[in-house]
Amino acid sequence: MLTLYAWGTTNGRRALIMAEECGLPFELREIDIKRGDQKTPEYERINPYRKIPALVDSDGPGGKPATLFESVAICFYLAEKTGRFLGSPADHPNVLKWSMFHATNVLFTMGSLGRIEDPAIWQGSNAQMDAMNRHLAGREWFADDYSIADIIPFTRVHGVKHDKVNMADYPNVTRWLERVAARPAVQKAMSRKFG
Ligand SMILES: N[C@@H](CCC(=O)N[C@@H](CS)C(=O)NCC(=O)O)C(=O)O
Repeated sequence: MLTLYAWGTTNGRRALIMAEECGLPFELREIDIKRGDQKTPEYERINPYRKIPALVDSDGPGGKPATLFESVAICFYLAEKTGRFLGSPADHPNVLKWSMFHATNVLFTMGSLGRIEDPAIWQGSNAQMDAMNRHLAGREWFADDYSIADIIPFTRVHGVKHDKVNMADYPNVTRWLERVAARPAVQKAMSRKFG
């Protein structure tokens, strides 16, 4: 049994999209971060960093329970568990490099827009958007097929609103966002009401 601990934030919905995409049964436990549910001793045993999301798999590797935190780690774990969204062997390097590009660049930089008043943040966001836009020209997904390399950045890029980052400059990224948003699992996860 999979138990996902989440709230309706970009990081929480990333893990929720992945859980929905995998199609395995899971229980969603709402952790209201405004109320401080992430700071209880019970939750701290799952994630010492006291943040959502987290995942507990009672049937992890070797039939033993596995506990995960960090939304990107949850994406990799569920992809490996189900053997889905990691690309064919030939495409797997593309899934890896774009997943890491997003995890180590995009999530921090675009997540800092409007929160860190440093031109390096919007300049970095534009440089990353530009790289994504050029790569996505004539392509549907970051790798050959839809994969975690699309799931990992989606909620973060979808939420970008900043006067120095003009989405009209990145039409291939905008069309990619629309393609991801049209997937039934993504619609289900994004429309979920928390609280
Ligand atoms: N890198 C982490 C970030 C987790 C994170 O920042 N979660 C936020 C919500 S999006 C949280 O739990 N905030 C509550 C708090 O800081 O007390 C991930 O991707 O899972």
